[in-house]
Amino acid sequence: MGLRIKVHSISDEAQAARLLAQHGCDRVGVEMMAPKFCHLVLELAPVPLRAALIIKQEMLSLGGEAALPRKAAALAIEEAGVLLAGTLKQYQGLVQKLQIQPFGLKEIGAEISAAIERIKPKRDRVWRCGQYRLPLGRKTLIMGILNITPDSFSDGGAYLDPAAAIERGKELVAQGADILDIGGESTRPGAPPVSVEEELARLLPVLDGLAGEVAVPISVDTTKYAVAKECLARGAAIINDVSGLRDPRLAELAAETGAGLVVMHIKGTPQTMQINPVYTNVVGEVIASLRRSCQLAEEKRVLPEQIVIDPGIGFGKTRSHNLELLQRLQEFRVLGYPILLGTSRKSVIGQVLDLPVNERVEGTAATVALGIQAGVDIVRVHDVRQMARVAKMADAIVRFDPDEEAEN
Ligand code: HH2
Repeated sequence: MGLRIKVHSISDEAQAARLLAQHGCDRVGVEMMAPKFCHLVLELAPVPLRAALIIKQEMLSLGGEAALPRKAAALAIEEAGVLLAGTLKQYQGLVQKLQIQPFGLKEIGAEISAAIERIKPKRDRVWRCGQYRLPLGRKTLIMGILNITPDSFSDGGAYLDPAAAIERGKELVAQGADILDIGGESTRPGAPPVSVEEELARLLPVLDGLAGEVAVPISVDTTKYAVAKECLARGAAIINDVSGLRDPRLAELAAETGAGLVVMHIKGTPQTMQINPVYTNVVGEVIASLRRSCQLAEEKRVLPEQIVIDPGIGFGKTRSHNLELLQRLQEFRVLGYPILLGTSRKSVIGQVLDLPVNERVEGTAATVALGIQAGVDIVRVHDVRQMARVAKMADAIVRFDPDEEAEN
């Protein structure tokens, strides 16, 4: 008799429970074993050295693994990063053990629990955007791009005429856009800044022609308080701020109006961002910066359900930075907010494929599909018809739930 060996890839507890049930384990067994079949690597930093040493000792005693830098063993540093590997069950044990420990370990335990909760896939969340409640988790939302600018990198000048822009907006909705993102100022590298008056002169006729006419929320892609305020008063429901709340009044505005708020990461400004951007750890630094921006938003009383984060592909990042961010997108789930991804036709795709802006639709499709696999909730795209299909197919695979399928 030949021995057959299978490999199972399990990314969350629900999947582990399904595997165990399919394997013929009874209900009690499934409940007991599911947290033991789910593995997780977490990094905590910075941790005071005394606390780090206790965490390591406790995790090892539970059969998990904990790594500290060599310098920590020599007691040569005051704080250390702790890299943990274990099953969910071991983390639960660790959190319990930390509860009775000094040196701030109880709080660290609580933070570990909260992080584990945040990274769980969520199927029934909503994004609060003004009067809209957009369902997240079962379908990736398509944010269609409408640039009313003479100089946007891929569609500059195409929709400067308000009638053409309004028609295009309606077309995008017909093609499957769940949100329309209208912008009156290009953010491409080196783009000249536009005055409030000019930006509003471009946006308002289009907003007036679309608000109430299309059944989807309209997002305004701006970093200016006065522009956002006027657009929200005229029917927009989302502020898409590519500056990551450089002007905190945008958060106050979202809090007052209940608008949705996209908080994107940028290093520098569009004028300076591509001049030799440097990071020591791009993913860690972008996550830390978004965490600060979201904290600021919540301090200004924006509800967590109004906030969406965005790693800002192409905003102060080299080709390598962009590829690493895309490879490790799932790590952004630790922040707990829904994730928006904007890769459409961007230069990283042009660099990899060596193709001009009008030939980047397949490259965009690859980023959309892999983004959805990594846990992205919203994709911001120019090619709505095509990307709605790509997302629908990717959703069918990634969000496939055999239990729901059996009920239908
Ligand atoms: N990218 C652009 C503009 N706004 N907003 C979010 N949240 N995320 C993004 O990645 C993003 C964004 C740049 O693309 P585009 O609007 O096509 O070009 P331009 O800025 O030249 O108008």
